[in-house]
Amino acid sequence: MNLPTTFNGHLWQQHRRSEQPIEISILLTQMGFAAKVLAQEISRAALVGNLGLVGEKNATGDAQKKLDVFSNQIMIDAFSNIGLVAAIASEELDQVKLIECGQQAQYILCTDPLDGSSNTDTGSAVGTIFGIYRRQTTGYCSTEADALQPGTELVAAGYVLYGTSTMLVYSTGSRVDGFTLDPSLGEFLLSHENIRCPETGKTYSANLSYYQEWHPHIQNFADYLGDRKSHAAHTLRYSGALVADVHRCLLEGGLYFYPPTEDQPDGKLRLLYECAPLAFLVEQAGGRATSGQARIMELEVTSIHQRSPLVIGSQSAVDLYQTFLEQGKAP
Ligand code: FBP
Repeated sequence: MNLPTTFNGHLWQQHRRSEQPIEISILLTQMGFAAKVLAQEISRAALVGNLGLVGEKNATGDAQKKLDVFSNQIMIDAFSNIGLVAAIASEELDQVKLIECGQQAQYILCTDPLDGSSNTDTGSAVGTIFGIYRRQTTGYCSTEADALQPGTELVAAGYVLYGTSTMLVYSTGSRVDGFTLDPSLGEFLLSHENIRCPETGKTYSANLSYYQEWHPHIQNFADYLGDRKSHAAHTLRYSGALVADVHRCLLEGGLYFYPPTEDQPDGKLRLLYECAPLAFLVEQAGGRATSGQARIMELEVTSIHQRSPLVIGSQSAVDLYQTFLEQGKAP
């Protein structure tokens, strides 16, 4: 019987094939475990009173959902006892949380434990985003400085999509692979090997309700994509969950963009635990990710909840956005 490749089996293969330290495989194995716990709890949240708000706001002013707080605690619990994680930076934590001191704890986990929080109470797609860095400081305990690293320093990144199926997609810098959770086995099985982001796509994801607040050149771009008569016509697909929209771009091509507005001159999305990990993945798969001004991966990180505009997806679509931003019209 030709058995499918499990996530853990794939991590072991990657470790044997490349110089990838075994610690990275162990950290990603633990992420797989946390994802299984979250998949189960998210799917039964309505049955155990885990929907709705907690009545608090997080560091970036978002009203916290019960599942935001729950998911954050699962991340902390999953990575607190393996002796490898020095600190965690999370959308739901005001500051970097020190986890473990000492020479062995050499990794920093940056995470959006529950992406697409506005979807939780309506059963729509949500996700988890993660990025892993190596400590840079040498003191006994880690400091916030260890989390303030550009995307180019990522050693691994990925996301989990809790949608029609639960998928885990990751990269350690050489390729992107996707695994689908088989609930009957409780195993993530290799379903999307060596994902390549198509050069072009037919869909775009953006919150058009901000159209009036966008730069006129970006308005022209959105008009161009929406012009049914033009060869560049794209269909709008905006799920309310960044992970779900970027996942579609990775598999089918297309573009997700969240431009700056007057009220949000740096956009909404957080650079460290939303934009950079997804940029790492999409670039590995042959796509592109920019803020409009610079490559997301090269952006300097000065605070853990720093925001950045995001334009991510198929190379040609991101290039077209860039051209419109600079020239206000198609090439
Ligand atoms: P959360 O991580 O708090 O959910 O924020 C990110 C996000 O929900 C993305 O998943 C989504 O694409 C975007 O914000 C939606 O923002 P808006 O409601 O302004 O369109």
